[in-house]
Amino acid sequence: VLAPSAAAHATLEQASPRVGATIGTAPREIRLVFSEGVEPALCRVTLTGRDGRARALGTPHTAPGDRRTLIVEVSESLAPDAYKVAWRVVSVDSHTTQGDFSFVLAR
Ligand SMILES: [Cu+2]
Repeated sequence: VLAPSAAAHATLEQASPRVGATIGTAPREIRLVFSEGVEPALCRVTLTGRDGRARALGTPHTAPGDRRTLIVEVSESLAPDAYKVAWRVVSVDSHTTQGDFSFVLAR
């Protein structure tokens, strides 16, 4: 049974690249849309390829006027591979949630 406050935790509602997607163009940024506003300074996003190496990302920030959307620039050009995006965020109610998803960059 979930406590009522659990509904206020930030869960991932939408992502770009989409969860499980196969895409043909390397993304310049990762966008994560949560159910609640998040504190960007306390959010961590990692992007790893099959080799387990973390790709270089910018500092997470929220979209102007939209604290539910967390944006992280991808700082290196990505080669075709299967990638995992892992996120750990703190919502404005100070609760921490985390998760991960994958996408495939195809040639
Ligand atoms: Cu919460």
